[in-house]
Amino acid sequence: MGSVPNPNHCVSRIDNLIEKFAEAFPEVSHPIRVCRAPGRINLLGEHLDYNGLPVLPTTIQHDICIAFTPRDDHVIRLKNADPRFSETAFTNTEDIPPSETGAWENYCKAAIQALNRRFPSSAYRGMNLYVDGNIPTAAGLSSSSAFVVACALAYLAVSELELDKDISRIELATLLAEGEHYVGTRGGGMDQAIILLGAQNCACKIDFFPLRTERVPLFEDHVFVAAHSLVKADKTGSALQRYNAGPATCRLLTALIEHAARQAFDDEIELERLGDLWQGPLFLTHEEAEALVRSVLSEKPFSMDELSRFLNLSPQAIREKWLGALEMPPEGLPLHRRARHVLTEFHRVERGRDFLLAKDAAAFGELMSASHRSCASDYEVSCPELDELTEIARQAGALGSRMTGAGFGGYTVSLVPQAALLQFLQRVYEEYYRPRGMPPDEAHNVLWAAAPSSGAGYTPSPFS
Ligand code: NG1
Repeated sequence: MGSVPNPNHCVSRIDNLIEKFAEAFPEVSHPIRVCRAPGRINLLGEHLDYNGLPVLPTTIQHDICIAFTPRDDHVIRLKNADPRFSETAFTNTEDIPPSETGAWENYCKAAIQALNRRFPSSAYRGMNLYVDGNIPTAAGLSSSSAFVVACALAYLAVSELELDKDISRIELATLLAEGEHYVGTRGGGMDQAIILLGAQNCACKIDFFPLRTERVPLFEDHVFVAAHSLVKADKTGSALQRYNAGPATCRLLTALIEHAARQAFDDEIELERLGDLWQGPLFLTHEEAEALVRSVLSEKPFSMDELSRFLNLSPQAIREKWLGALEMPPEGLPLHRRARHVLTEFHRVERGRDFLLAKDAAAFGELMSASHRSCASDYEVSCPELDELTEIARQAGALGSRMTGAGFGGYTVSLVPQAALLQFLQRVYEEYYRPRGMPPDEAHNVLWAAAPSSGAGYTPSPFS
């Protein structure tokens, strides 16, 4: 059971893709080009990006490749090597109406719409796309954002716009982070940033507003092992609501803390997101931010009545402004726990970056396990299977283990000494996957060592 080969360097996969494209679009005469975008695994910093706080992800070896050609009309035709995604097409116009929730072409529409807004003189070019991806879907590994980024690269090329010249990677990542809201998720910008700016064998510390990235080399003698809980973490329907509850709750928290900051410092202070506490004009230290948060939030959950009194707004106004369809638990919203996750996770990302640089794997591992506990009990985005799998990983020799991505299922990530890798994989298989009926020769699909690949680009990549 090892990692899958790095498809980034797998020429036969690209040749194969071009062949499949030619079969799928036999009428095409334009030269066929290929772009790719990797998935990602987040090492530390969960549910921080939409608060404008830093995260620490890495790319993975799994990716989405798209073979594409321009068309002479305004139609975008999509075909997929995976039969779960049926053939589809739409017309490229100024305002592209979304298909029904969950339709795969919506991610492509999101990318095209965002680029049309950025380049309003673009000719709404059509294109043929043949998509071949191996990033596990609904698993917290960002297959959706990788698809958005790959579609954007194809569209830039057919529109005769050059990445790194007409638009920088930083600008494209920022644009697509906002652009992906088109599909209904209110995510932050972690995924698009690491997919476009990640590099081989590195994690990236990513800061937001404005987007900045710092590459941090990974441990040489330890690996990050990804393991699927086998619970689907699909972001459509009720799971979409559960994900969006995070950003909605944090917007409400921001309003409460802004109220307190106005009383404590200056009644002109405006906070757009929690991360503004550490930025100008406030520039609070961790201790000051914690004290301010404590001054507003008691350990007791907030009822709608209390929120209403505190903010001097009607429950209806609070719903309209911040909460939307978010369900109010009968005991109230545990806002102090949500805020504690954000504050402590931010601190863990900063220390995690330092421990990576200091090559202190044991300390990094501890942060990962602490992050899992915080995601589970304070942010409440774990599930019993993620808790069980991370516990098995720790017992099997991981220095730390945590859920990764949005949560509610999907993958875990564990830090394992290279020398103990085989033993670790065997034990996790025996204790988690065998009891669930998975044959040993299939385990490598769900349990593998991450091999961070280069960021998104055209193949052969001009960036490698
Ligand atoms: P995944 O794991 O891909 O669902 C989501 C968000 C991220 C981030 C994480 C939680 C999108 C596209 N991605 O990632 O921005 O908020 O959850 O840390 O919404």
